[in-house]
Amino acid sequence: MRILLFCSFCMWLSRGTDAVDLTEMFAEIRSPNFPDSYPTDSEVTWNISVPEGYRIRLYFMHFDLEPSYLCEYDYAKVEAEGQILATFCGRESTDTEQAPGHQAILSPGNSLSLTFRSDFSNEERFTGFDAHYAAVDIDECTERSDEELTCDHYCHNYIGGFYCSCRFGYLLHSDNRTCKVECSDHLFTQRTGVITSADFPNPYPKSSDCLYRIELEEGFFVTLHFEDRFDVEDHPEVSCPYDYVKIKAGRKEFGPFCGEKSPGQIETRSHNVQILFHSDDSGENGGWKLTYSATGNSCPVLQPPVNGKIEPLQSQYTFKEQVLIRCNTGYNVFKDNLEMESLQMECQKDGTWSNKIPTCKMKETRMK
Ligand SMILES: *[C@@H]1O[C@H](CO)[C@@H](O)[C@H](O)[C@H]1NC(C)=O
Ligand SMILES: *[C@@H]1O[C@H](CO)[C@@H](O)[C@H](O)[C@H]1NC(C)=O
Ligand SMILES: [Ca+2]
Ligand SMILES: [Ca+2]
Ligand SMILES: [Ca+2]
Repeated sequence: MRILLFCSFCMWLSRGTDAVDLTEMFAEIRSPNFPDSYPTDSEVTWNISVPEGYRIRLYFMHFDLEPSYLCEYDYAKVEAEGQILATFCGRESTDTEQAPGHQAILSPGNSLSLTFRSDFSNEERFTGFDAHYAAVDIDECTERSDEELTCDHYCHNYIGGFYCSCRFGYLLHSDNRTCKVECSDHLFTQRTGVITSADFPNPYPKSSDCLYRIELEEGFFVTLHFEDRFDVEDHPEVSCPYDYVKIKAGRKEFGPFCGEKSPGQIETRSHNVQILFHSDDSGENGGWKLTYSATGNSCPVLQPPVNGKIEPLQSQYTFKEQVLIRCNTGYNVFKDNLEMESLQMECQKDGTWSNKIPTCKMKETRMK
């Protein structure tokens, strides 16, 4: 029904030069007066457009135009995106002219135009053409080669579009294409530890902002030690415009770091350290791994009291380490005139001991 209506429309058009917009998913296109011979001095353009996600497949069922050198008299011209895809005339292809034959034409995008033109004569009563077009799905999953447009993990094609999904443990970013990880809150409270970019040593996730916090008691100083294996996307001229590692330690900042040179060892002199890792939406880079450790101030070396001993006896004590002072048999610990079995002392964050070394005095034996 629609085709019939459409064709009365083309007959009507055949009087002059005109343009017809076609937006249906398929239709038949006939040259003016088809199947009778086409009129002279006629020009018609059919502008076909279909929704995004489709291409147009154009096919000629019948083709019979006046042949001429390079099709300069009568022709059917197919254009898309400002480019001429083909110019046809005659019945069969020759060295200088091309007829469509049985080959379909596929548009690069979702629009295509077909122009019919005849010059001042049609003495041999050429009949013109009868063509069909149909919208065909683009399989974005297999046809796209540009990394910027394809899915990061999984691609699913459907008629008229496609969508992306991510491997377990990942989330689809709002760009609907890249897969990010949730890594904004990793807290480390142990005095030593290992931190790596997600999936290390495999490429780290795209479009992610990760935050790793090391929070220790005041008095500890965190030292970070990045392994030599370090690979964060960089740029030859601009400093870390895509992906970077930044470190905040108290009021100090280290970085941004990127490239293939490891930051090595970083003495933060702080007990609170934040490691920020940003990645953009492209690239495959191996990431980074670090170990951290914490050290505190050291306290003065202790001398055991006369007639007493220190447990454990070490050449050096640092923050949080404890010792026990005991006296030899027959003696007791005396501190501030208090008599006790033993005294515990702790190395404090400022590098002093929590107590003075006590003295050992002979036990006061009660008289019977
Ligand atoms: C048809 O397409 C041609 C070329 O793209 C353009 O110049 C013309 O304005 C279009 N006509 C209509 C009616 O859309
Ligand atoms: C992603 O998909 C949602 C839902 O399908 C849509 O509303 C949104 O506009 C898309 N975003 C982008 C950047 O394409
Ligand atoms: Ca002619
Ligand atoms: Ca598709
Ligand atoms: Ca990147």
